[in-house]
Amino acid sequence: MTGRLIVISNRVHASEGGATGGGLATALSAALREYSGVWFGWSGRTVGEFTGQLSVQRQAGVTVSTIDLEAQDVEEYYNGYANRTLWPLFHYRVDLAAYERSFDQGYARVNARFADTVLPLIEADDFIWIHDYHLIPLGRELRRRDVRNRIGFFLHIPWPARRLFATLPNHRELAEALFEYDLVGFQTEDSLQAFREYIVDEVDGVIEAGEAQAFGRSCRIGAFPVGLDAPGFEAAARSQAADTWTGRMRESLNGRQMIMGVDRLDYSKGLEERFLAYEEALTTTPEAHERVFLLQIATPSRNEVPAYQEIRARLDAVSGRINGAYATVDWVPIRYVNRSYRRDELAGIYRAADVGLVTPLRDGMNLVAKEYVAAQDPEDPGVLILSQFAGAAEQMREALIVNPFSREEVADAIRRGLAMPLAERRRRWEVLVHGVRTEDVGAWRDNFVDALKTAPPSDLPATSGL
Ligand code: GDG
Repeated sequence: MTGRLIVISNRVHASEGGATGGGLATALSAALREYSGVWFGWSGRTVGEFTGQLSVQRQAGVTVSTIDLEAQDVEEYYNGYANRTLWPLFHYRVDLAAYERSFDQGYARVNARFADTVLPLIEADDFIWIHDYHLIPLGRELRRRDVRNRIGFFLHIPWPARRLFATLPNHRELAEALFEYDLVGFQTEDSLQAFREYIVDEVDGVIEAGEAQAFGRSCRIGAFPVGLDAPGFEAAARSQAADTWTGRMRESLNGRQMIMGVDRLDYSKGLEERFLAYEEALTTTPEAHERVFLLQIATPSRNEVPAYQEIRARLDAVSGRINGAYATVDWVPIRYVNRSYRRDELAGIYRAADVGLVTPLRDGMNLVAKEYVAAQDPEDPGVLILSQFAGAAEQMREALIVNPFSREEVADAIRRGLAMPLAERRRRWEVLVHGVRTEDVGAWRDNFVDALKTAPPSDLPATSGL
């Protein structure tokens, strides 16, 4: 393509093998490798006073350009508006959403700072691709600075139901900011539908053939489900390190079956509900005692936000209680691990698991579900249990789809998964892995960038006379 791709996201983590900063980083670092362009964002460092000083490096084959932020920025923009207001609200936890004016101010200030500092990097024929809920107003800030390039926005988390979004003070202003983009992408048809309903029913907009018109402007909208770097992940699953870990896990199984979960330690991932559903399976299936265990890897995340400290304490308590109630001298029903593993190690552990248990209460996509499938042994694949509220459920219909709020349903699926005959496991896995390979991260990037290139410019006034 002509013109470079400039990717902008809150954090920049180009990495190939090590522990990661979560799903967005994993996806973007794979998408940008071997692609001409720049990845711009916050370094993760805090400084006494904002300088706008850019630091440019090559990381894992990607040119990255980062800035440092002030402590107040991090508190109000990142820990505040992004992670205490938008994240809970967009994950249906309106009870946890905090609305504080200082957060709004910090969010606006940091978006303006991003715009000021990225501006000198932008050349006339570049395409700009902005990511996620931290940076919704960035397109508007760039337009105010006279940037005429094509600018796209992709939301990695769900778009909430209309009335939920309307609980956000200034929700119209935030939605209006999306109309500064030429293209706005969502993970799923479900999110796209929720956005349509908001635009049509709440702000009297019009949606026609992939184009939204409201606030006197128009922009293209679409669903672009994010995928894995499938060849990279499959190669990691076949590596020496993965093999060592598969072997190590199998040895420690001692003939037992393993159920596995991997998540950032986040209340949206449904970990407490998952532990309780597993307990339900133990209570109602005494013959499974000592013959199965749950390995839950939960990497601590957003430690400075109180709701994350609370969920961590609850999970310690619930896993401790279940282990106390059921453990025997040589069996612990839950192995609960709060550290992170390298990607190849993780792939090896996934491969040793009979069941992948992915039960978020709400999730934009969920890449763990796809990684679990990609890591399986084709001759003897495990079973994926997947929440109906993960975006991935729209694509992964051959998983055992469950309601994560129902302990009985999840417990039934666990029993069914552990007992599933090889022929059925293979049949389901073949369909799933085909999807993971074809709808991969490269397809996601290409579909989005192609749509961005062909989108009509957003600065045309809406045609319906709104
Ligand atoms: C957001 C959206 C959307 C976890 N522990 C370790 C580790 N991880 C990696 C996983 C996976 C990633 O983190 C988690 O990705 P998810 O997609 O499951 O979830 P979020 O972090 O919430 O990501 C989500 C995503 O953005 C992309 O659009 O799918 O819905 O919420 O890749 O493997 N990686 C390593 N060690 C760990 O211990 N190496």
